[in-house]
Amino acid sequence: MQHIIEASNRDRAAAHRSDYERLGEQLAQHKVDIEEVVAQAAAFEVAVPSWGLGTGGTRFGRFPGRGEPRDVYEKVEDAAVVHGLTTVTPRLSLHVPWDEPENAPALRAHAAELGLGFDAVNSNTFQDQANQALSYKFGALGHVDADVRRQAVGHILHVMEVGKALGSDAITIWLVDGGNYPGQIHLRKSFERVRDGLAEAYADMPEGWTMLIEHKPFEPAFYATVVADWGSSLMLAQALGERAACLVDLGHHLPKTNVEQVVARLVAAGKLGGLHFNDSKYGDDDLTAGSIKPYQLFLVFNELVDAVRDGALEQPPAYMIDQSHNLKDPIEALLQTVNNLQKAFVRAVLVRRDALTYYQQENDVLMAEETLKSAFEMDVAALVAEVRRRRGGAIDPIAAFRASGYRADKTAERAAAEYAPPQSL
Ligand code: AFD
Ligand code: MN
Ligand code: MN
Repeated sequence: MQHIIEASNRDRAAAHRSDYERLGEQLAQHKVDIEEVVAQAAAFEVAVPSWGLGTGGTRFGRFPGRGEPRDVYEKVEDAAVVHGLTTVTPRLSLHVPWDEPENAPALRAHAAELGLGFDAVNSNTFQDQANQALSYKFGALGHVDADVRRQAVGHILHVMEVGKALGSDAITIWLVDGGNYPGQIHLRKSFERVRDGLAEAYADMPEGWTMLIEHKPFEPAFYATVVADWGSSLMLAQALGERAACLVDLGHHLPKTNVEQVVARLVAAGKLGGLHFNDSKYGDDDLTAGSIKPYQLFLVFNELVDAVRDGALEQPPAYMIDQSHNLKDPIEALLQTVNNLQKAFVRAVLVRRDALTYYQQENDVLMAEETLKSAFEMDVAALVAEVRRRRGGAIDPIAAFRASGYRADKTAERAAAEYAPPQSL
């Protein structure tokens, strides 16, 4: 892939240089040094989910793409391509059991050879697995039966073991406990059971780990979900202790929720631990981040950049993409997503914070709004391309990927009837 990137960059070098210089001049007029912005932008990294590398689907069907990865080793291979082109996705977030490796240390070594590490691991108590003793049909950590709860805690501990062997240092827990009809679950007691179950798992969490709690208002529970909102998530994180925090998935909110304000609240509570990026129009649509509501994405980054500047956030939260690529080529969708995220981040970096503070102080509503809006409207494409180029990535990752013929090669290779993971694994 490296020589393809170089060739692709060579073709674009002159046009890119002039775009970058023009942007540099434009920023200089506002007394902003483009080099400083490039340095800050280079700090932005985001994890890729193991389930985002294959074609996703809806409950009505799935239309598999060509040359999809057949197992977690091939997912690692594809993730390395995304990282090679973008240079900012060095970690994979693994789902257990969907992508559980038979030999975690071997997978870790394989990934390391390709320059990848592992981000937060994800547990799954929302489906029954083959050979599972008890069903999660009526809940897991919040189930009325203590044996089911014990089994769910056991699963979470197992996921942590897998994560430890992979070199992860966090677990993300999304629970579907809830009910479809009034009366089905005891609203208060089911919450207490979930809290107590999480506390058991938390007590055995490996040293230096963080437990990230992900809320979602509905689906699959359609009447009441136990961990439905940021308030419930925060109560849990606070009850568990220092090493527990909340994770905000951009798609897990009721329509019209002010998501950037949710982010700001959790920062204020000292409990914002992570973000899942995606976009949505109606529900938890898992579309490409920045495709539907780019201004919201920018406003979320604006809160994050502001909080890091202020020291309200000691370090940026764990950033991860959580999307379902049903129609696009998953690698291309990820390349597009990373670019959208970087652009939103850079625009947030460009917000003139002193001016914003001044206008807020003066109650100059219009100019405060314009201060944000003008940063959002900046064309920063050349700047993020320059960040990639300097790190050895592609000026135009999607063009380079298409030129590489990677998908066609893999389509042939992965269609081979016989497949066995490499012997060394
Ligand atoms: C589902 C959920 C959630 C979670 C993911 C992995 O909607 O976003 O992060 O599963 O468990 O997609
Ligand atoms: Mn998510
Ligand atoms: Mn989701």
